[in-house]
Amino acid sequence: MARCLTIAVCQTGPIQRSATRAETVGRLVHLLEKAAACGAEIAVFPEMALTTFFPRWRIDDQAEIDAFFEASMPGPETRRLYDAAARLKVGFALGYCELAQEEGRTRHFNTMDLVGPDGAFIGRYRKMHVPGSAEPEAGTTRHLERRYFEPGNLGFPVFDYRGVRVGLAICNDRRWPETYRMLCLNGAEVALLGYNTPLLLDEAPALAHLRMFHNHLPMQAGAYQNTLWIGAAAKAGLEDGQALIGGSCIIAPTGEIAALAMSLDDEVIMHRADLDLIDTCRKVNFNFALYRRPDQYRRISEPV
Ligand code: CDT
Repeated sequence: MARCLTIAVCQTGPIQRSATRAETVGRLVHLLEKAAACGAEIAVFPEMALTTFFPRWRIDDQAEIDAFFEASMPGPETRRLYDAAARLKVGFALGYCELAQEEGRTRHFNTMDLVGPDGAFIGRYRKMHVPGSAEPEAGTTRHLERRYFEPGNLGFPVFDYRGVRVGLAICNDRRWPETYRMLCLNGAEVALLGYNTPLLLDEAPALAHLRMFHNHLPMQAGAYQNTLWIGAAAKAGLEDGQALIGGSCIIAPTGEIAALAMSLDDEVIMHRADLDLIDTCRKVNFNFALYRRPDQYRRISEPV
């Protein structure tokens, strides 16, 4: 019998700053219920799925910044989503802003957690490729993630989810080939990722027509070259005055888009992913043990 995993990608529309956590978590629970009703076995939500994408603003007040972060997961306001996972028997990957107490200090990460179909925590990933800058730069779309987040320090972990090897990635990570290769080498069969991607960038108006192409291109190549299934969830639409692209998708290890969102709003897309396709694709081109030449790739891991 074929090994399969039914993946649901839960795209959200914009989450305005004025929305309460309770309202937002209610939307996520509703999406998870829709996914479960259609037979989903795992779901993925966007990056920063509990709040607006606040790095579009320069904020100085630490308390105001920390209001976008979660000090515990689940916390009082997110517990409902974990309870829904257990009730529906559908686990999920959720992007959020993490306030961690580590090494005797408070640390800020752009994080995604994987939660099991029993509602229990499975594992955590912290965004590795943190884009943008710490200060606004003239002529550049304001994207201040490097002001608010440390880069991830947990590597590229892969977790067991009901016997399937699942890895996580967050937004800008999807543009970097190393993300997929690390997940692949760590044994991933499925990569779940979430993103918040501006529709327009002030620094490159000539590339505006390529925003969606450049969304899907690296994910399709990453899936194909690393024989992965990918589920990618956008936060889409006009959020606090900034347009975010949609294009949430499920991508096969062949590089084909198996499912694609049709809106810029809350929407569930699903696909029953045939995990045996991974082996088929490996047989065609990617017998890693036989053909890879890691001894010749050393520069890739040398310091910048
Ligand atoms: N959230 C995130 O990582 N967004 C980036 C945009 C960076 S623009 C400086 C992305 O790659 O979509």
